[in-house]
Amino acid sequence: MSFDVEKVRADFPILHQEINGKPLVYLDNGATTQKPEAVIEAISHYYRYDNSNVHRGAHTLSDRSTAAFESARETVRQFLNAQFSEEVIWTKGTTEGINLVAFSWGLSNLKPGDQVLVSEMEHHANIVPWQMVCEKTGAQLQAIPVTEDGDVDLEKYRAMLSDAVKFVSIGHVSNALGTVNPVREIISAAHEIGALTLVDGAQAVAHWAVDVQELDCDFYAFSGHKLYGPTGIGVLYGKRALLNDMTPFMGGGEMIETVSFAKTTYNKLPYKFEPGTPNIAGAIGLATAMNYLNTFDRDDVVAHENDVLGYALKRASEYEGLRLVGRAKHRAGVLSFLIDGTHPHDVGTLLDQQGVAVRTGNHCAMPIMEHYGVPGTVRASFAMYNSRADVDALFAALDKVKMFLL
Ligand code: 7TS
Repeated sequence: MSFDVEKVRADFPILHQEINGKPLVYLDNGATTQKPEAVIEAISHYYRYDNSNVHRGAHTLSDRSTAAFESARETVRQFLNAQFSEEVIWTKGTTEGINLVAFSWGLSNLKPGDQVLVSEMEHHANIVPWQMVCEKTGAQLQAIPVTEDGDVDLEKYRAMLSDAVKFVSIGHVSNALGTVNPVREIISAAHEIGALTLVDGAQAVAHWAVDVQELDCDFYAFSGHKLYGPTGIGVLYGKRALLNDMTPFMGGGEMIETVSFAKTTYNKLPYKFEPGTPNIAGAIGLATAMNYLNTFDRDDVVAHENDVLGYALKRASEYEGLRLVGRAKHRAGVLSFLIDGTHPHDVGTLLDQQGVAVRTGNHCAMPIMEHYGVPGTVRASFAMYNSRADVDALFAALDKVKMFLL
């Protein structure tokens, strides 16, 4: 394996600082990843030299902005192996992408008696928009049960599939448990009964190369900021024929062809779904993050991350008083746990005092926390720049937390 984690770390300026007098150990990548120098530089360069609005001005800066913005879209198309660049819709993140599909497709197509399926381990972003649209349409939202280990129960899922099911929306990787869901299988079973599918890829895209044509998902949503890119930018991929049939989610400039008080007609894809001035610097920053990732052999990144997570799981299994929440075999990026006799928030605060950044709480996934009967967990989540040394630092810091709290 030709993956040099120290070389990668050197690309991320934020990692090289002390927090509370200790070297920063950043293990909150599920919330957001840090940005490489190349991304910071691309955003700064854009504002320094090229800033202008897109698709509008009759001047050089506007041409440059538009070219960079549309070239970023093409970078995303290649990154996802989408067939057409107009299948790439800029959003502000995963949340907006899922809302776009739920409201645009759902409001026009769902009716009383229809069902939408999501799993019990979804992030609130893949529950609440569907709930809102089901309330408006009279459709029903159903949760696919999760096994004790934290896998989608495929047998129960198959049993739930009927003619009433019109849409299945599923996370690729659970942010609360780290489970990698068998989305290919889930999608093809949904298609067999004629239901459409959306994959929430927020926690997947940074870890391995996603191919939307191979998955055959109808929609795929993710956020730039969990992929070494900036906040405020994300992508919704959708199959062109479906997007063409959908009505706009929000109205305004850019998404129209002609406007009159008698009738407004809409722009073609992808602009139909992109009203208002977009996050141009964000799109450029995200494309730069993708280009950065593409400088690596993605299989090397996967192997490195599996090594670090495997090591963390081994240390966790040997650690006295540690209870893992979620024991799926196929997992990525996340170690969710409790320390007997302590509250997750106290553990988080004491870890921070030692320079270790984790997230604590319900991780915006309250239903799965309830499933396990816990109010929340401590979550260490890993990115390509984390190493076994970070895992050792986490457990050394946990030793001190235990001494203090128990
Ligand atoms: N879906 C999943 C699976 C997520 O993990 C998140 C964010 C979202 C959707 C929403 O993404 P956003 O970029 O639109 O906010 N998850 C987390 C987390 O685990 N900690 O902070 C944010």
